[in-house]
Amino acid sequence: MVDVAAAEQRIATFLAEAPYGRGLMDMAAEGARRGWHEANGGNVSYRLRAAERSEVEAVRAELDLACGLWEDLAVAVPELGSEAFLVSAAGSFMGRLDQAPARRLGIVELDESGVRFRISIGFSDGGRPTSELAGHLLIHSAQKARDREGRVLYHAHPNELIVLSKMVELTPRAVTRALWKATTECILAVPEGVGVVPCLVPGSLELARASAEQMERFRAVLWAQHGLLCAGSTWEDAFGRMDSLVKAAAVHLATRALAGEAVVPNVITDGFLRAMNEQLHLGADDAFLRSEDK
Ligand code: 2HA
Ligand code: ZN
Repeated sequence: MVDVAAAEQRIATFLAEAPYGRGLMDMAAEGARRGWHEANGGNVSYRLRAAERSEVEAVRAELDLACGLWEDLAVAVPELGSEAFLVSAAGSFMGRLDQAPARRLGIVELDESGVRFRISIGFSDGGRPTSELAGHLLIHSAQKARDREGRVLYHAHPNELIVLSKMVELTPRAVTRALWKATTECILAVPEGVGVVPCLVPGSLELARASAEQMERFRAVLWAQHGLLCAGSTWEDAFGRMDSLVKAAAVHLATRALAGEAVVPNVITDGFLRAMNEQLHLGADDAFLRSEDK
């Protein structure tokens, strides 16, 4: 029989040493340093590979730990039946996950039909998974349908994207073109473009459903007045996409502020974007590469 403190320490070490746990903590801390996670703003989740699920089972067996009780999910996600997810605990600050990983993180597993979940490991000391769990699962379901290797969801509150959402027409086309035309790198980060959801209540299933719909097509979704959601195959992939879009939004806003009513003398043209798309085989949506009057 392992005592509670020793078990918590073992789980903390396990989560901190697993590449996906380490990656999550490093990324969330870096996002917090950049000012993307005020208070408990933002959240993260990761869909484990089968081999990673077996490692969790092994630690539970070693510690003789039982799973939590099955609980109903607020949504049914049959495509995610029997999958497991690393998520933060409710109320966790993104910048401090690595200070108490066994309490501030945990892994939940779903039943075969994707209608119930239970705590597998972590959330020590009575913690609970984030209240956004059901929303993240809906969005994971859409991400998995588009890309079976899509495992990461990263949500943050970068100022530049919140301001952009106040200044640009809230359609994928308008937002995508504003960002693509800000820097040459942006179209490389999101060749499929950027999705958009309107201003909706944070944490609501309505916001999750709207995001899941956009996630069927896009790996980055702007939440109006709120922030950005990025998907990825790895933490680097999702964080890099967020970073590239923050930079593009900052450049767009700075250019607009400096230009005022004047015409910007040097711009990235539609023709240049089309040339990038062709030469680098980006597969960008042609509808986003032309201005409406052409
Ligand atoms: O979890 O960012 O959108 C805190 C949030 C909700
Ligand atoms: Zn948020």
